Amino acid sequence: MKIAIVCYPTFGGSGVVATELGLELARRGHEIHFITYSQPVRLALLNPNVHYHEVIVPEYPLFHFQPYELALSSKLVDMVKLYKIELLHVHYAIPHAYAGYMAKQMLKDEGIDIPMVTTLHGTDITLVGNHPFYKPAVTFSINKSDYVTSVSQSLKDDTLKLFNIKNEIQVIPNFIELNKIQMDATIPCPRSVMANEDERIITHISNFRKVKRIPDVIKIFYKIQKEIPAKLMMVGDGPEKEKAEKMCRKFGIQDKVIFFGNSNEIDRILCLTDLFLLPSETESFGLAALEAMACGVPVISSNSGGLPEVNFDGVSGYLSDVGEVNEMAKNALKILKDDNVLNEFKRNALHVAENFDIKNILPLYEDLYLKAINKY
Ligand code: GMT
Repeated sequence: MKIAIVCYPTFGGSGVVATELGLELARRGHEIHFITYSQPVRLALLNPNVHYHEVIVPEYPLFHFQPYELALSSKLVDMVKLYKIELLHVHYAIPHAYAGYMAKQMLKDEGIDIPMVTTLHGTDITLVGNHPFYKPAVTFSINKSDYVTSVSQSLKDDTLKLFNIKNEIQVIPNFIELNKIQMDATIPCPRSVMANEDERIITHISNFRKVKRIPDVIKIFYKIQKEIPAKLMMVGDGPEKEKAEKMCRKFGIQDKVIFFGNSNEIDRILCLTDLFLLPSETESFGLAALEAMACGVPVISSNSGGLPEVNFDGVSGYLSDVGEVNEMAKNALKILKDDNVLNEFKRNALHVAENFDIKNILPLYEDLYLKAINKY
């Protein structure tokens, strides 16, 4: 199949999922065209089936806001015609589903009819898309998609609750590529860069936005390090990072917390990690938690959104109500204090992650694409 994938190319779950999906489809022989405003961070172009087309949005002083949707839909039209693309798969409703629909309409005018699959990722529904300024356009573009998928049952439920959706929504969970993660993990980050032999390694990875509740991460770690020797790895970048650094200094734990910034080597950090923290306000899925589990790392998370579909309470880690930092720290210590308990949780985490291996999930997308293309 010839498929165009539209996504945000930056660090962030939806872009990562879209990129890994495209790469695996290409390995399986499909022709994949990434159409994005810069090269996706995890995109490896050394595959004859992978193509990357940049959406260029020219700056013009008259425009206070540059018309990205227009440039994207025009690029889609051009690329579909040039490469005879058979299907559009847009990740993140805003504004990709909207731009995809416009491209479909323009193509129709020229006698070309192709299907569009929209994958909802989370904040496009629960945070941004739900805003009254966007809601009518988001509702419209979801309803105009030929097929809609969501990354968890919880996100599907939220979408149906928040929007007037007439389309079926198919749940296709996010995935990890176990083989690749395990291969990357064979060259671990030198442990001495992170911690001493007697210290437990705790990790948090995110885009450091408010929704991640970064202060809770610091508070939980503060309680943990009072009881056992430990270090905290903070991986990622975003608006809450500076506040987090200040908070560590205020708590006097700055020497025990390492801020790495954005990293392309998270598997090398995760494979030495003992525990992952994700106390988010909401999380449609929690791909970072799944990536940790795939490296055999148990997870302490909140129980909001789709997290209970990924992290199983008392098995791969523990879940608590949002903001319950005391309980989260207590559960973390339950896991970390005893080597046997820790090893059991590590085994369980990997075992649960195996369910989400790309080999199990990719055929769901392939079947959907086939169904969509054959219908047209
Ligand atoms: O909040 C983020 O981490 C970024 C955001 C995105 O759009 O990339 O993540 C959302 O999509 C991910 C991939 O499907 C999910 O794993 C995240 O849970 C989801 N984030 C939220 O729902 C807050």
